[in-house]
This record gives sequence, C-alpha cells and structure tokens, in this order.
Amino acid sequence: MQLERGVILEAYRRMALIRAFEERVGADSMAGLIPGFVHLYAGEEAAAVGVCMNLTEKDWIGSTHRGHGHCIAKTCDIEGMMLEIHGKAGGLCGGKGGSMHIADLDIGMLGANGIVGGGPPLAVGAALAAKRLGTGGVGVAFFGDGASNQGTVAEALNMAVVLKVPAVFVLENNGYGEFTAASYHSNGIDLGARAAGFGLPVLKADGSDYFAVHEAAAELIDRARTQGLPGFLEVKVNRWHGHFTGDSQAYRSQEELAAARLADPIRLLRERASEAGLIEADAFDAIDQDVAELIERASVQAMAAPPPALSTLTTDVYVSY
Ligand SMILES: Cc1ncc(C[n+]2csc(CCOP(=O)(O)OP(=O)(O)O)c2C)c(N)n1
Ligand SMILES: [Mg+2]
Repeated sequence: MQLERGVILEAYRRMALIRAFEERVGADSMAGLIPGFVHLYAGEEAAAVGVCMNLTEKDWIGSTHRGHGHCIAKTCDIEGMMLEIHGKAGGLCGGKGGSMHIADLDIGMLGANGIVGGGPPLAVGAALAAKRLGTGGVGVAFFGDGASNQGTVAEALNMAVVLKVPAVFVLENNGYGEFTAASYHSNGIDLGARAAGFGLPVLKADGSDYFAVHEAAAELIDRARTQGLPGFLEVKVNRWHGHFTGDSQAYRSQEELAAARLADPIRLLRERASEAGLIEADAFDAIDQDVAELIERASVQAMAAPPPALSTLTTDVYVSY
C-alpha cells in the first residue's frame, strides 16, 4: 500500500458518501417518496471509487442503471443528484432524468444509463474524441455481467482495439443480471476471457478491495493515457440489495447475502489503513459525520424542492449544437 494519506481519506469519503446516499435513497424509495425505479450500488463502492480516483475532469465515464456510485465517484454534486432523483428543479438534469439518467458533462460524467450495454459505445466515442482532439483524456465504461452479453459491448470492445483509442472497460461482475445468476445467463464462463479474445489486455481485481482495484485500474488507465491503447478490468463485486429497491432477493440464500455483507469494502479499507498505521479512527469518524450531515441536508432539501416548471416541459428534449 503506497498511497498517500490524503488520497486514502478522499477515497474513503467518496465510498462513505455512496453508502450513505444509497441507504437514504433506498429508505426513501421504499417509503414511496421517490418516483421511478432505483437500483442501489451499496456493496460495490470500491469498484467505482478505485477506478475514478485515477481520473480527472478531462476523463469521461459511461455508467449504468446502477449509476449513483459512479456519479459520486466522479464527484457529481450530491445535492444536485438528490434533487434529480426526486425529480425536482435544480437537479443535475433539471429534474427530468431521475435515477437512471444523471449526467454532468462538465466533469466528464456521460450519464447513468437505462440501456443495459449502452455505456461502452459512449466511452469508445469519448475516447476517440480525446484521441482526435489530443486532450490526453481517457474514456472509461462501467458495465455489468448481464450487460456483457449485449452486442453493443462486443462491438465497443472490438472498435476500441481496431481504432486504438484510450478506453478502459470495467466489468462489474456482481454475479447477477436482474434475478438471473451469471452461472445461467453466461453459463458461468470467464467473462474477462471474452475481452482477451478481442485482443485487449485483461486484469482482474477483488472489487471489495479498494487498493486492488485502484492499482489494477491505474495500470490500464496509465497505459491508455500514455500509449493510447484500450484495456479491460474485471472486478468481482457484491450487490448488497436487490436488483431494485423492493426486490426481496428470494433467489439468493441467506448465507450468500451474509457473506456479501462480510466483504464490506468500506470496513476493509478502514482496517487496512489503520493496520498500516496510516490513518487513525478519528479521521474516519469525522468524515462519517460530515457525510451523514450532507446526506440528511440533501434529502430534506430535495423533498421540499419544487418540481420543474411546466413551461420547461419541452426544453432539454433535443441538444442544441
Ligand atoms: C437493452 C436493455 N435490455 C434489458 C434491460 C432490462 N434490464 C435492466 S437491468 C438488467 C440487468 C443488468 O445486469 P448487469 O449488467 O449485470 O447489471 P447489474 O444490475 O447487476 O448491476 C436488465 C436486463 C434494459 N434496461 N436495457
Ligand atoms: Mg450484474
């Protein structure tokens, strides 16, 4: 572990923010206070943060329907996200997108995405733009094991290799596509091997281990940035909640759910940093306190905020270039 104290604290802050955000949004969704579907990212925090701590605002990410964690890891504004999820004016997309369509192009967040497998082609496009414009930026796509069966993903992997663009594909393998286990939907095969078949270098990391994800992602992102070449990272993660809030997960055993909770990426980061004598408990506790206050404020504010004005109904429908 060679990371600096400040980097680890920032990683912890982003992971703690994701966890608290998701627990609050989950509770509010179950109470019927949030319109539309909500897919929670809790348990997978080290994946988004381990990757995004290697990125800057000139880099782009494409996300998924389970996108809140990616947004927070890429430093989207928390209050703007909460307003957006509640469908309120002042939300990051004017309150018209909701949970699955949070985007912030100013900081390289191309958007959560209701289209499974929609992120990888966007990231290839962003990587191609970065190459042509010479920005030094990288395009990163997050997608799931279920998405890896989509043709769009295969096409994106192939195009990234053929066009030699700085794209990094991050497969978040949580073992399920909705309610169907990967053992059935992909016959349990090694999904990273598919990417190797397209000629991409493939790394794998334990998605509960922030340090492992950060290190593997750093290698691929650095290669993309300096050599302009694509790479593929598979992280094994645990989905703590159901596919969406309200899914009772009757198709998973109690033992499996308990094991998923044991591999808590936030607790593991804390323990590793404490054992290494790098960070004392007080510093983590202070972050937890800040995070709790921010999430409470954002949630209360979002619930009290007005919806978008009727006069804006037909704006934001098409992009003006
Ligand atoms: C093109 C498309 N097909 C199907 C769906 C319905 N759908 C939503 S999420 C999902 C499963 C995605 O599984 P995975 O990619 O593993 O992501 P996870 O939910 O596990 O994060 C499906 C099939 C969709 N949204 N878009
Ligand atoms: Mg999945």
